Amino acid sequence: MRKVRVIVVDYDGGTKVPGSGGSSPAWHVVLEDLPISLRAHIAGQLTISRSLGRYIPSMVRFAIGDCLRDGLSPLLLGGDHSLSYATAWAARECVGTLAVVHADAHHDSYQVPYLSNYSFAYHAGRDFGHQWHGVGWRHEPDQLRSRRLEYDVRGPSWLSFDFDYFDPEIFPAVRFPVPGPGGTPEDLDATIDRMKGPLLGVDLLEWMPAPGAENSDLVMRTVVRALEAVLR
Ligand SMILES: [Mn+2]
Repeated sequence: MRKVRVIVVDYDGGTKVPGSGGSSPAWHVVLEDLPISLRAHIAGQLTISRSLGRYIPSMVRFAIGDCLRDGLSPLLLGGDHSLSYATAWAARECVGTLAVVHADAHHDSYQVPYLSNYSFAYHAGRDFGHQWHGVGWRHEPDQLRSRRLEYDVRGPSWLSFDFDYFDPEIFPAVRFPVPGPGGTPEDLDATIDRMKGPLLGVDLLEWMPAPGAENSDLVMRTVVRALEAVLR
């Protein structure tokens, strides 16, 4: 049975108390509500507290690397999108170059010398040689990408998903919403269906629940879909 290790990063995730979610909904609540059939596939959960601050990217890199070396599929939940640089780094170290499907309203590919959530895609592509496939990019006209993959991606792959990919009408709980039309859950399904090789890992980032907000069904649906895709 394939196993997944969940790595939760609540830094920048809109929660108040590291690791607990405080008074607002957070990843641990979503994980507790997962169907039993999926929870059976989860081999451990590591929560990296936001109090670790600037050490978080390195911890993510080591944690993802450990998963891959142990034959587990990592599922990174939370944090800002610059953390995908750390997952791309670990993937390169452990399994080599792969196809990264980057679903996001933003291209995050600014060619600037410093690494941030605006430039991580440029840095990760350049430094690690991964093949980069943008999906749903819409915030700048010269970097538009279709809301779903329109071709098959083969070979080992990774899904790097920003919740602002979704249309803000259906999912407003993000830090930097971009006017639609944005992606739909069906667009995400269609994109995953185009990923024909093994999906080695998934990042689901940039969910920022408002304090006191209910858990979003769409967050749960996205986590379930990601887990199913890794386990298929
Ligand atoms: Mn984004």
